Amino acid sequence: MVQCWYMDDRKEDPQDDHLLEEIDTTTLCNRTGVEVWYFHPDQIRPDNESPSLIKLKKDRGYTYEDEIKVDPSMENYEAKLKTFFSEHLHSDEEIRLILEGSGFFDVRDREDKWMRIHVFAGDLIILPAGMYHRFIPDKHNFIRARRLFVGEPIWTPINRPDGDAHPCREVYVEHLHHND
Ligand code: KMT
Ligand code: NI
Repeated sequence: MVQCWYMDDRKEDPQDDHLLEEIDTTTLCNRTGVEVWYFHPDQIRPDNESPSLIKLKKDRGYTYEDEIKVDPSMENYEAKLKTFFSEHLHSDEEIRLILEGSGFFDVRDREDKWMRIHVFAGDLIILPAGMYHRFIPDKHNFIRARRLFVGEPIWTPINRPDGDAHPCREVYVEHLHHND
């Protein structure tokens, strides 16, 4: 199950927790639009998916899936980490179902403060299109996740501040303020 908190401002060792203040997932969703689900790890295997996961994929049109593993054996590991940890957004949702291991997704709240989401096996996280975020492994340096997408995937990260000018950014900001 995910754990979330506001991060402290320390610049050293980004793989530390950087825990400032814990928050619940309802607050996380209200302040960022991030949605999270939890499935028992036995119920995410392709041959034994829970009916609620199958329904979620159907309802949201997630027709594409593949797998990503992030650990030091990855080709160009350091360069990949740098890309993952550069603040960016995407034109589409970023959907990850964690299969094994753990890691941190950091997301900007509506006041531009960093919230850290610690994900573990069984967690499914949906980052909205147009929201600035970044990813970093935790101290265990290992995570394996299923990536889902609506149709043909586009993984392109658009770094800050270039993302400010992307149409998805305006849609996202507008949508967040609708929840006020
Ligand atoms: C991404 O796009 O940031 C990733 O896929 C990170 C690894 S998935 C847990
Ligand atoms: Ni991303």
